Amino acid sequence: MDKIRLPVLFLLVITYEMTAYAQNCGSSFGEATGEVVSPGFPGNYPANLNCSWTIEASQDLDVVVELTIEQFEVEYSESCLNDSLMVYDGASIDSPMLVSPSCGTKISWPAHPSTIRSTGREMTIVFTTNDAISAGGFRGTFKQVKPREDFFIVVDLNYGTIYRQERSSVKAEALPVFDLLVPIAVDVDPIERKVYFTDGASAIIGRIGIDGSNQETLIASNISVPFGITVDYVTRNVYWTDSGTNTISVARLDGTYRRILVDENLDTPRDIIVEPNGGYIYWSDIGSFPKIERSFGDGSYRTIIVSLGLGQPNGIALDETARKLYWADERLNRIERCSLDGSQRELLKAFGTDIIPVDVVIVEDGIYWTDWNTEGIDVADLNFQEDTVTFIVNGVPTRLLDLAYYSSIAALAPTRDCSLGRLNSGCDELCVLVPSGMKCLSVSPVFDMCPEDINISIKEPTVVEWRKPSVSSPSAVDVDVTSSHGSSSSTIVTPSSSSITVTYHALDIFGNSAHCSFSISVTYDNQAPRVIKCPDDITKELPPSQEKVIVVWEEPEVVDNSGDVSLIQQSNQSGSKFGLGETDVVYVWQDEAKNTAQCKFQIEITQGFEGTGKNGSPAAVVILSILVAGLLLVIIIGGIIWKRKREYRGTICSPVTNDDMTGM
Ligand SMILES: [Ca+2]
Ligand SMILES: [Ca+2]
Ligand SMILES: [Ca+2]
Repeated sequence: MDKIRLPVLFLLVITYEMTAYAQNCGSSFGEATGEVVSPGFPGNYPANLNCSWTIEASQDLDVVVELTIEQFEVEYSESCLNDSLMVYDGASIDSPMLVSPSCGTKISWPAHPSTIRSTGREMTIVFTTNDAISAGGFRGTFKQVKPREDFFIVVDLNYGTIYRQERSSVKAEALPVFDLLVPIAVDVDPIERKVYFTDGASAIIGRIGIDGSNQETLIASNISVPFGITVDYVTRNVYWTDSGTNTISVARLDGTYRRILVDENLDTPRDIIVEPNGGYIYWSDIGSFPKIERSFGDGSYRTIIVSLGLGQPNGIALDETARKLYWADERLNRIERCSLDGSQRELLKAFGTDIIPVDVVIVEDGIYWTDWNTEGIDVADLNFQEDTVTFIVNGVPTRLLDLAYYSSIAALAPTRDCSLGRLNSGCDELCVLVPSGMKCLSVSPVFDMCPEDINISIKEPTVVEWRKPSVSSPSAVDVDVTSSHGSSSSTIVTPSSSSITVTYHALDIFGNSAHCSFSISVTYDNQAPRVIKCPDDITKELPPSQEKVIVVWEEPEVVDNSGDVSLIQQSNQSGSKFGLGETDVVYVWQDEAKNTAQCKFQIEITQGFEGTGKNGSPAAVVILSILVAGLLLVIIIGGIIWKRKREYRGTICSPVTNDDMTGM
């Protein structure tokens, strides 16, 4: 080689390398889809790179850029200071970062799948390398997609904050929840886009829009430690566990129609999830005998599905597509899964002390959990074939507790039993799902009897009474009954009273209520009933040898202005027997106002004397015989007296002799 040719070759090499870098190291893309790779890919990337690619989505469509990192291998260094991939949410590096600077074998966030989405039309990717140590680089694909919301709701126990953590970027925002003390459990309703949360210190359940609007308190009484919560977005119900009262409850999403579903054999019920398409709810219990249970959506057919080899199953999650239940065991540092009936149990990962899994959710083919060792959110693929990646929310390690996920893609209101589209399937109160379909669930107290309206006619102040209504509770909780008339079940009305409404109000300890009301209408009536037909007096002879005779009369008739009159007294019945003499027959009627009317007539029974001869009655013959005998007796006695008087006079006229005296 001569002295001239050497520099030429050197220049050629330099030129070739510069051309290669110019082709691969940075550019602008306007295409709908494409690929971004590190220079030299799949070979090692060169030293001292500072490449920048800007991807711009179509201006005419409402689309954003979605980048998926398919392969990634970049020299690892602390804080990725040596070699690094950075993704920005805009056309330059002045825009906010979508992921933290990444190196090693995983980009910082998200890890599974490694999809990064811009919020606007543009995304900028920057790849820098230092002067030593190279690696295989990266390959990413991009496409234009409809913008979508895709985030986690995560509880920060240390700082009493609920974060909205984007899944496809590092963006995190604290939800502006007012008066939040100790947030514990969270879930999201994708239909109305609201976050449901519990506060362990103030013992309440509340909700707030995912945009931070319209905070409401839903449940604030008779609740102790609301440890877990889940929204059934189909039925529009919310379920929660209470590890203070050891109960599982349900209510409509606005907190109404609340009732307890399970209140036996619970120690420390913690996480709860609902499987709308199966009609089941699942919950974990982290008490002395840890277990995972399930029941129908109405709390019936409760079964323990996992109970052996559990430490503290703090979080449970459902993969509805694969029909698997996952749980995070905080004490045994494990993540396990099984079929929905508890069979086919698999230990997916035993972490040792590196990771303390707390709550868990499944998103597509990724499993995400909060970790009390790394104090971030960890992610892995569902089979734990790749390394776990940890992401620190908001850049500050902290104790993250409950974790929930929301995607606008899944936020389509379903049309099925109990759904909004089916108008609660005709249920008045709760509509819940069970494996066979839907079921209406009664909650509010029920008045077993409510008095009918009372219409009363009076002419003076009058006491009106009614039967006190009785009440029962379908969920067997205490019910307090109050009335517009206190404890009294009567009232005084006057002729000038207007209509009175009597109301009873039943309220159970959960605020479920029922009403019973009836009216008392008063009519003034001082018009007495009018007798329009009253029988004339009746005279009748007593037939010979009888002591009584049957007397029949036509029933009297009466009318009243009220149209309603009742017979309150009747001395005798037509068709009954009467003896010799006079009897007054009296009828008395009364209208509702107690005005009265009377009908009175006389019945006279006389003795009959007809026929003393052959046809005469035996009594007449006897009487006649007695009279004749009496007359004869008078004549005889009279004769005797006359004869005696004559004999007496003769005796007085004859003188008395001595013989007569001596003989004495
Ligand atoms: Ca390097
Ligand atoms: Ca949970
Ligand atoms: Ca009247």
